Amino acid sequence: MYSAAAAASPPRRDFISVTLSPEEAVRAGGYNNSKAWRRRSCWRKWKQLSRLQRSIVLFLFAFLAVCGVISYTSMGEPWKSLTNKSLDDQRMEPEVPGLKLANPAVLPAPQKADVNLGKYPELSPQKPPKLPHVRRGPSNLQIKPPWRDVRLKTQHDTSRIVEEPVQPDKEEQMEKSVISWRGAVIEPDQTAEPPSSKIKEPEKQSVEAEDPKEPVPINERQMAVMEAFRHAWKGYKDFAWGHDELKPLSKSYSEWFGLGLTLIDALDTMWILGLKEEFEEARKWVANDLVFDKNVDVNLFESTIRILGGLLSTYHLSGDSLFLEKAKDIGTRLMPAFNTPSKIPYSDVNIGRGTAHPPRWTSDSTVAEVTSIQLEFRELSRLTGDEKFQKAVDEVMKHVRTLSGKNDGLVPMFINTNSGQFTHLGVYTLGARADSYYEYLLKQWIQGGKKENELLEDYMRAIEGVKKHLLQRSQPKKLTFVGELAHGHFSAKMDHLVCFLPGTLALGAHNGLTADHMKLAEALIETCYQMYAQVETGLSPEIVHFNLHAQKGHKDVEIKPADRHNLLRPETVESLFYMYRFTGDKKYQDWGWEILQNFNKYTRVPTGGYTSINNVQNPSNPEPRDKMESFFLGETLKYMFLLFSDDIDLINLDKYVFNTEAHPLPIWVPA
Ligand code: DMJ
Repeated sequence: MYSAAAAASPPRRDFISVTLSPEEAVRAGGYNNSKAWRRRSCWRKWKQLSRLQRSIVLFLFAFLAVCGVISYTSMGEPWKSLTNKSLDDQRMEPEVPGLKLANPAVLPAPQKADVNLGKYPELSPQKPPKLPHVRRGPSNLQIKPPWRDVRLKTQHDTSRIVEEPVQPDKEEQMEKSVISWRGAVIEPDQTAEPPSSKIKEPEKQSVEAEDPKEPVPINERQMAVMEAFRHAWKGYKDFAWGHDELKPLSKSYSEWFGLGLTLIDALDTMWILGLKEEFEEARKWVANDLVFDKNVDVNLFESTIRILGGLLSTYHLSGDSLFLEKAKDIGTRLMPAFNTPSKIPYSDVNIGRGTAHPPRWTSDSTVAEVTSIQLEFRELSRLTGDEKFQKAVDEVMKHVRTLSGKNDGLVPMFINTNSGQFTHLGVYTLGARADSYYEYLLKQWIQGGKKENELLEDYMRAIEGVKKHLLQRSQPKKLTFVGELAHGHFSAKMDHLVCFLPGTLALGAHNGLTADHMKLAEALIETCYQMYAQVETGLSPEIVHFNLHAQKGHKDVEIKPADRHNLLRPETVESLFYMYRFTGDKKYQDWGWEILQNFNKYTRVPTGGYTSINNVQNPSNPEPRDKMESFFLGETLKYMFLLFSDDIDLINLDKYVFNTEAHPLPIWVPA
């Protein structure tokens, strides 16, 4: 800019002006705008300035330079971020101009984990680490009373059983797992370590952190099972409360051991079905009225699988130590049965006197009976820390393993308590008196964490024996069935009891055994279903005979007059449950549903309860027998409920193993 004032006034010596107009420049020596001329001209001007003027100019330059440096450093950061932001903005630009990003990124870009953050997991930007699966000392199942009432209210009244104040740490614990009244998602706490000899109180749990799952709602078929249970329970409560079995027609009861067998057998079913009120009533009876100090003979096997098994599983599900106390009491009182010359237990024990004996007519015991008490006594040892229970039953298995008289792994039906040898050799069946020997070989192996190889070997050998000697196909439908062998002669007879086998085979296959066991299971469960479907009432008789030769007008299944009763047995629905769990094939649920409807049609007593019937072939008069067996509540309805459930955590088969009376016990080392 040219200054008019400078042009009009003469230069003053104490006046600083560095502004030169072009006219002045030309006048001062000619303007040619060359660099050299400009340099020379500036220098000349500089020399013309006084010292003071030069100092002031220098000072001004220095001052401006300092200000420049300061403002550069303070503006650096905003500049940097501005630069970055614009880069990010560029990245978000759509490649096609005018196209809006469908899902603009609003979350901050993922940050790199700082190496130091690893020391403080809660600061880690990565997925939180899984909590370690802590195993704890005493070996009882995870105790999860139904704390989460509200969540499950739609299904049942789910208030808690064990009235304990909720401690803050308990609450925190519960946050980590879904609690279910019915036993869903109940975690067994597994440890093979035997605890000390005192009965342990249920302890606070250590659980593997799991994503909380929404409870699976109860479906209509399950509701129908609950209704059936309530109806049965009503009869028991009204006419047989505290007694062994209901006689629903005569509105009375029968006694076998005088120990409230039905009530004890049904405890864990009520827990699983979520029948809280019924459970609480029954618990009160156990607490106040169940007394084992009684001069009474009980059958070792039956009281083990129903009473000991029922108390142990109820303890595991509810966490209520009352049931463990009672289990220890009855378990201890049953021990005199093992005081035999051979250590093969007697069939009967007087639980009040502490004496044991074989049946009056023989000194034999049944093979299935002495080899199907192991799951329960082993578990009792684990819980109490007292080895004697497990030792006694392990001894039996070891001994039976060494015996001669087997046929490709198949065992005879009797064993002598004096000699310890099999008797009545040459007869082989998977039905009565031998059935659960095979079942418990597999299940003990599973219970113990699949380590006891000799059990597995015996099981595998036995199934090969079944295939070799007992499998046949019927006519006309070519149903695969398991017959019997008597002194080399095959009989096409099959007990309904054998229908446990498809479920057991499927369980083995699920646990890694050969796939052809599953194929056999599929074939056999079809046969068991046909034992119902081919009968006039749609209910199976106790025993069937299969036709081996096609005859006009004949079905596969023949029934003898002496065998046409139905005792409300569970084996087929038990196997349907396993098959559905492992295959997801809904036809198994549909078959079970048909069976439930037929039980309702032909065995339901209007005033309460269900009854065994004498004639499955006569729909107009099935001839009620006036007895409801305890296993109808302990097993049949429980397996029905589980069969209709789509919740694999409702008694998860990788965590529990069912005893032969459908009482779930924990697998010590879960899969
Ligand atoms: C139950 O007591 C058990 O399932 C046992 O193993 C066989 N008999 C009845 C049910 O049929």
